[in-house]
This record gives sequence, structure tokens and C-alpha cells, in this order.
Amino acid sequence: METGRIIKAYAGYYYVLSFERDVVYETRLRGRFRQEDIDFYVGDRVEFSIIDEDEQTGVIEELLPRSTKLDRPAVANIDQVVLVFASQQPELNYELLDRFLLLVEAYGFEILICINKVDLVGLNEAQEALADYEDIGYRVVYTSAETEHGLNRLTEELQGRLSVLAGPSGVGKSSLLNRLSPEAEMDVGKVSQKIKQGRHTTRHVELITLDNGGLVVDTPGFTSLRIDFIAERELAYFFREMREYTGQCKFNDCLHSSEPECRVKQALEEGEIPQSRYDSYLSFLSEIKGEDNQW
Ligand SMILES: Nc1nc2c(ncn2[C@@H]2O[C@H](COP(=O)(O)OP(=O)(O)OP(=O)(O)O)[C@@H](O)[C@H]2O)c(=O)[nH]1
Ligand SMILES: [Mg+2]
Ligand SMILES: [Zn+2]
Repeated sequence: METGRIIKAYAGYYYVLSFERDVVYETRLRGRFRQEDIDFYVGDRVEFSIIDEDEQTGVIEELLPRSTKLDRPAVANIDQVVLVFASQQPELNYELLDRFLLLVEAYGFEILICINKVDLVGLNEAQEALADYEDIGYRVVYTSAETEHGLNRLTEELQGRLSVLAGPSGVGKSSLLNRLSPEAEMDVGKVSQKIKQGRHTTRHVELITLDNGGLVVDTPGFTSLRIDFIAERELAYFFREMREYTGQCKFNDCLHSSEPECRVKQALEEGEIPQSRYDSYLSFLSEIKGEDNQW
């Protein structure tokens, strides 16, 4: 029996990259899996048998245990989520960045922030724009798919892991992947047109293999950015810089908005919590409470 990883699923076929050799097999599922109603995800590790070595075909016999499973996009065994934002075009939207960060924190994945298109503003300005996030402790890499700035650093961060690229449309996720792995041949769209239409260029889920053993999924972004599955009380916990203060408020059920003697607000006034992060917190809080449902 062979072992490998599903790197692509298409029309009932599963493309499995063997762990033993550098070959991708076109496989089908054993019939019993249909009765057992087991879904197979891109990223899944499987046992399979080879039907024809020359044709590179096989049959999946067993699903190996998963560490994580995400439904949208459907990817198993994710090691980290790379949040890609652009320094410009589209302009860096902090509340949107905070929303992505919140979602990834809530799912419990490791996070890498990638700020792309630094060629448009210069490295210094790009770094200043993310200073708060670096202070909070997030790992940030600065890249340009245009000039190739930072691509070595990004490649290092992807080594030996399964990463999902996520972020708004038009920030350059597919362009970065095309640079990292020329075989990727991801569709790259025209940013202005896409923003107008609100459509995504990238549609199917596929794992791209890098030379250093890294695996990367380019996604159409999280299809839903809804956060209403998060409880009011746990929201502050997902803001890393607030976490250490939440237990020190006067009231146990403090939501850090208008309550007196709130340790989080004190930290805000002392500059320990960035104002824009706190603004995002309040905005998400009212959204979770159902006061504002824009997503
Ligand atoms: N100046 C500059 N332009 C870039 C850079 N990276 C990508 N672009 C351009 O930005 C546009 C969008 O790039 P894509 O790679 O399609 O963006 P995406 O994030 O994959 O977008 P979706 O697939 O819609 O989510 C294209 O016109 C790219 O040529 C960069 O580093 N600098
Ligand atoms: Mg894309
Ligand atoms: Zn409080």
C-alpha cells in the first residue's frame, strides 16, 4: 500500500501526490466510501493502491487521521493561514484585516500576515502601516510579486507546511503563487475590473507544491466572512493584545465597551491597545449582538 496526499479533487477523481516518490496518481474512491458518506478533502493524507503504474492510476483505500478540517474552502490538515493584503490597490483596509485575523484566530490556525505590492508604497511605509500588528506579535512578511522583494522570506515561511492563502480579491495571492511555483499557472485578474464586479478570479481548490516541500492552497478567499458564530464573551480573547487584560475588569461579564473600571479600556488609554483594533472590536461586538449585520 502507498501513502500520499490529495492535492486536487475534480469530477470524482482525486489526484494523490505519493509520499514515497514524486508522482501524482489519478485515483478513484473505493465504493464503500460512498455508502459510509465520508468526504475527502484536498490536503487529506490517504492510503491507496496502484492500479496501473504506467498510467499512474490508483484507488484510495483509507483516509488517514486529520489534524484540522476547514469546510470553506474545503481543505484538511492546514498548518497555517497566510493572510495576504496589499499595501495599495486595493488600499489596506484595517477592519477587513482584523476580521480575517479574528476568523483565523477563532478557527485556531497559525497565522502569517503577508503584505504584498510593497513596490507601490516602498518598504518603509508598508512596515509602518503594520507596526501595530508586529507589536502585537504577529509574524509579517513584506513582498512584491512585481519586483520579487521578500519572496525568499515568504518561501522560508512556507517550507514543509500546508498553508492556505487567504485575503481580499486583487491583493496578489495568485501572482505570488505563480512566482513561487511557475507550474502553478494560477489565473491572475485585473484588479479594477474585479473589484467592480465583486468577483473572484480563483475558483477551484488545488494544492501547489513548492520545491522545499511546502504546500500552498490559493483560495477564492474565505467564502464567508461572517463572524456571528463567535460568542460576545469570547470575542476579546481572539484579540491577542486584549487577552491579558480581559480577566482584570471590575465586572466578570465585562464586554469592554461602556462598563466602568474596564481594564481593557484602561489599556487602550495607556496606548497598550491600538485604537483601530479597539474600533474593530466594538464594530464586531455590535455585529455579533445583531445590532448590525452587514455581512
Ligand atoms: N504593483 C504590483 N501589482 C501586483 C503585485 N502582485 C499582484 N499584482 C497585480 O494585482 C492584480 C491582482 O492580482 P491577483 O494575483 O489576481 O490577485 P488575487 O489575490 O489572486 O485575486 P483573487 O484571485 O481575485 O482573490 C493583477 O493585476 C496583478 O498583476 C505586486 O506585488 N505589485
Ligand atoms: Mg487569485
Ligand atoms: Zn472590560
